[in-house]
Amino acid sequence: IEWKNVGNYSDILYEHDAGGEGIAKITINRPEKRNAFRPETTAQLIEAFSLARDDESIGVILFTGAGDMAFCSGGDQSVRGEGGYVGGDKVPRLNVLDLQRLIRVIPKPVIALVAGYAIGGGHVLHVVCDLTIAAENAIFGQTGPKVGSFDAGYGSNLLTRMVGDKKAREIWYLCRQYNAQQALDMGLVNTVVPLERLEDEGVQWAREILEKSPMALRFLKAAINAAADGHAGLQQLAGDATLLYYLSEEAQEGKKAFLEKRKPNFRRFRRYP
Ligand code: 2NE
Repeated sequence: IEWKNVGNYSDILYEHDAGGEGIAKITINRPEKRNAFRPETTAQLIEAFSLARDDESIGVILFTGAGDMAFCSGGDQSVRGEGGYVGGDKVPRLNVLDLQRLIRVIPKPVIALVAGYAIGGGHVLHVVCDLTIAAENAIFGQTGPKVGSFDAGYGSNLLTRMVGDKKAREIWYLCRQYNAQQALDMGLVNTVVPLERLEDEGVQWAREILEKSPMALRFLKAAINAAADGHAGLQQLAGDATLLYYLSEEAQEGKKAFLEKRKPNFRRFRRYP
C-alpha cells in the first residue's frame, strides 16, 4: 500500500492511503527516543486524530511508531518538569490524557500497530485503541512506579477490564516486560504477526472493517466503551442516538414545524413496540 503525506509535523507523520480506500495512518516519529512523546508530540497527535475524525473519507485509523524498535516509550523523561511534561511554551502538561480520550471518542476504529516497545504512557496509548496488532518483537509493560509516575485512569482501569484484576496489579506493581505471545495470552492484543507483516496485517484488518456499516461500527464502539467510560461513555452513546434521530424524518418534522411557525405533526410516525 502507498501512503501520501497529508500534514507537515515535526514529531509525527500523518498519512492517507494513496488509493483513497479510507485508511489514515498516524505515526509517532521520534525513533531516536523510542518514540517517547513530549507536549509537542501529543498536541500534533491530537490535531491529526481530530482531522482524521472529521474527514468523512476516512473510516479506519492506524496508529503506530516509526521504526521497528518502539511503538512508544511514554512521556519523554528529559522534558518532565515538576508538574508534567514541559514543551516550548514552558507550560507543564499531561495532555496525553486528552489524546487518550480523543482516541476513545473518535467514532471510527483505531488500530494500534505495535513493533518493539509499548511501555509506560506508550503502553496506555495502545490500551485505549480499539484493536492492537503486535509484531513478534513487541514488548509491553508499565514503568510508572519505577520512574515516579502512574496512570490511574485508562492505564489502570481499562487495562484491568482487558487482562483481569490480578494481572493488572502484577503489570503495575512489578513493572515487568511481556512479550507479544504473553500479551496475546492475557487478552492485551488481538493478534501477533511477523514484524515484516505488521503494516500489511493492519491494512487487511482496516479493509475488512471498511466493508462494514459505519453507523453500526460507530454504535458498537460507543456501546463497548460506555460501561468503562461512565457518564462520559453514556454521553457519547446518547450523542450517537441523537445523530441517528436527527437523520430521521420524525426529527426533521420538529425542526421544520418550528421554522414554518406551525404545530408539528408527529401523528404520522410509528410507535414501535
Ligand atoms: C523503552 C526502553 C525499554 C527501550 O530500551 P532500549 O535499551 O532499547 O533503549 P534505550 O537505550 O533505553 O533508549 C534509547 C534512547 O531513547 C531514549 C533513551 O534515553 C536513549 O537515549 P540516548 O541515551 O541514546 O540518548 N528514551 C527511551 N525512552 C525514553 C523516554 N520515555 N523518555 C526520554 N528518552 C527516552 C527504555 O528506553 C525505557 O525504559 N524507557 C523509559 C520508559 C518509561 O519509563 N517511560 C515513562 C513512563 S511514565 C509515562 O509515560 C506517563 C505516565 O505514567 C503518566 C502520564 C503520562 C506519561
